[in-house]
Amino acid sequence: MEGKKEKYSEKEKKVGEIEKRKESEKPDGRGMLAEEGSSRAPVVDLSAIERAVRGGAKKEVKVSIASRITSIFSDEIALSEADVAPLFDSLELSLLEADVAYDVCVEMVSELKKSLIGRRVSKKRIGEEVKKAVGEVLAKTMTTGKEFDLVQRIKGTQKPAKILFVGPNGAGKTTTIAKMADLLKRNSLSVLFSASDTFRAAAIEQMQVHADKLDVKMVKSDYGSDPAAVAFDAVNYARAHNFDVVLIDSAGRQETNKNLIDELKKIVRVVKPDLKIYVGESFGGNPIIGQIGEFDKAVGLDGVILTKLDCDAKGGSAISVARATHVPVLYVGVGQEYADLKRFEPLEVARGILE
Ligand SMILES: Nc1nc2c(ncn2[C@@H]2O[C@H](COP(=O)(O)OP(=O)(O)OP(=O)(O)O)[C@@H](O)[C@H]2O)c(=O)[nH]1
Ligand SMILES: [Mg+2]
Repeated sequence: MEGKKEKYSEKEKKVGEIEKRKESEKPDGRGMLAEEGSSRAPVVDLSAIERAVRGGAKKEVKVSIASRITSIFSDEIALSEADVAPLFDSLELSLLEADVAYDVCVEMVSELKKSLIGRRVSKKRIGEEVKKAVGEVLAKTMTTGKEFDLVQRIKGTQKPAKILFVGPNGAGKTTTIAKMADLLKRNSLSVLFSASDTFRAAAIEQMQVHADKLDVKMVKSDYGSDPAAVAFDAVNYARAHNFDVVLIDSAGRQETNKNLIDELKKIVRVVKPDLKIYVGESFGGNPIIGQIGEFDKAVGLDGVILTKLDCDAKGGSAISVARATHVPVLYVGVGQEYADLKRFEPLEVARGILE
């Protein structure tokens, strides 16, 4: 408990420094997603990190006098802590500023130290070497080793593949299911919806609208009926009619509501989904990490989809989730159109941040 308190005060101290720095810096308008007038935001922006690394490459990785003296007769230098310390400070602040979870941020900086200090680099390529190291650490942080290609996974699963979507209220589960159906159909897979949110007013009609637009069949029942029974019927229907995939919706719920989590466990017991996917908002910040952990404990998650990245000025959750929860981020939602579901590719994201 004491340790946690210290950690927070440390974070608060750092955030205070950021605020001071922000006031002293003249705003240049960068680092904001979905700027006025721009029609489509990049998938993950995190320009704060880009700024730190670019700044580091151009001016902050100043080779210390000691390093300069020892490398007088060589084209290479071995980076010392003194050479890269300003970059670490600047990067750490930028990660916190971008809402990367505190522990993840500390781990990243420590990995970067290990990777950079002592590294022999060409005097002319210090900036590039530093950027490469940051990119590698970023990509590694966003990877769990349990990533998979959803379409291939479904194609390799006995028909019908059953996928359950879980998560808090309003996170984008139903919309994501519709986007996913569109994607799966484009990959020649036949899709059936299970309207297993029998709780929220208009949830069934909302799903029916998507089913009609996408020309997808849907199994439904009355409001108040058992969501597990609806999912069970949907799976049987899919089996009888040779569907490839059943996408099972569920009512939004908080991880702290025991009754609703028990209801979710019942759906899992009854239909034994092949995949359980958590859908959460990308701007959930640090609380989303704990929430994913609780859902994972309750039902065992196979993947995460982060929605509304088009509205997220920071993007830090996309960096933190894999490292902090060990559940892979599979896709991100970047808008309200069906095509606005993008695969989450750590290497590409890291490259995009640093380009
Ligand atoms: N901008 C943006 N909006 C999104 C995205 N994904 C979902 N939404 C919007 O978020 C709102 C809630 O989406 P739903 O799909 O109804 O969320 P839900 O999790 O099913 O909500 P409940 O069933 O009430 O728990 C809708 O207005 C969606 O259009 C996204 O990636 N970007
Ligand atoms: Mg819904």
